[in-house]
Amino acid sequence: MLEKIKALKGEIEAAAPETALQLEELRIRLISKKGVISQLFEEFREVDPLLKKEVGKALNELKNSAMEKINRLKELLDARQEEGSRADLTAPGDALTLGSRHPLAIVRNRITSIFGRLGFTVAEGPEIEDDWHVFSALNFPPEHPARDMQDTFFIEKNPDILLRTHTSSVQIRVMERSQPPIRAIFPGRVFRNEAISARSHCIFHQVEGLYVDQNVSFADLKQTLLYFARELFGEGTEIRLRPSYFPFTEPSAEMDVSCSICGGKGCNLCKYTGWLEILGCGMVDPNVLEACNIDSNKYTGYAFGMGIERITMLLYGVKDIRLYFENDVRFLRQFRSAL
Ligand code: 2NM
Repeated sequence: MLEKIKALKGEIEAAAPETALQLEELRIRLISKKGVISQLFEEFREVDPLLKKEVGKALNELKNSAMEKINRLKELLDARQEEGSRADLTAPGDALTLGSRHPLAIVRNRITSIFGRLGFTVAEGPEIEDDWHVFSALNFPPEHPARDMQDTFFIEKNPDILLRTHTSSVQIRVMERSQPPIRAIFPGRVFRNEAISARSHCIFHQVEGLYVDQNVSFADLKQTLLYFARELFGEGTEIRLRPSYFPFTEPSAEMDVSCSICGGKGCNLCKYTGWLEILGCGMVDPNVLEACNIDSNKYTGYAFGMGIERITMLLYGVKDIRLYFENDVRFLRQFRSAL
């Protein structure tokens, strides 16, 4: 018995577990209920009574030294683990990876900020609209092709509820609830029932503008749009207006800017014309003012509208409109350094 105790004592002194798992195995082998020391206590009952005093003392010492050793080893391993997990507070932090603004949002923000400097406020309105705000109040005749299912998304076959095809519906809402002076721009998402291609999409974004007051003239419109074009495309930019037609304006025009790539000399982007079409505009038709209870004998107004996708294509050289809607990070990441 004493031999066994001596051997175990040597084993305990030599034990050097490296991991918490090895230490736990050692603890179970030595001092658990079924461990070797408990076994020795069992055997102790059979020991010759004359030897009991000596053996009992040795056995108790063995048990105490085993417990002490295991406690000491546990403290050592815990300390070592804490050492390893302590962070180096002097190390430089991980940089936060920044996202990027969507190119359409960048250009929309630039446009609203340019007009903001001219005193235009921003107004928004519903995407689901009724016939009055999208067509009738805007002087569209009853049989106008834009009212066709071919061009407009109607909701649940109800011919009166539809997705707006332009943000002019918001201008009607603003004119209905306020009297001039009104000076605001109207950014938003619009919907047209068109086949999706590199050039067109059934969802796109517009910014329209409206200024109604006494004595608003076509000259005011031209000067405002010239300022806008030069702020957006650069100081050397020229504009030209070509006569056009819209139901809601009279007279109406389309505006071109001198090509930002070739400066007007002619290139692939401007199809060798030197000019790029960017918006439609005109003097608000008196019928539209009257539909909103604005006295067309007292007030005049101008309005304009542009597609953000197209302007973004011109500013950044985007070749396919579908890229705006795919959310491919390889495309979006390229705008990280922009606003
Ligand atoms: C355009 C072109 C020309 C326009 C007109 C109006 C309103 F409500 F005042 F009649 N809103 N938007 C307008 C005029 C829009 O987009 C190409």
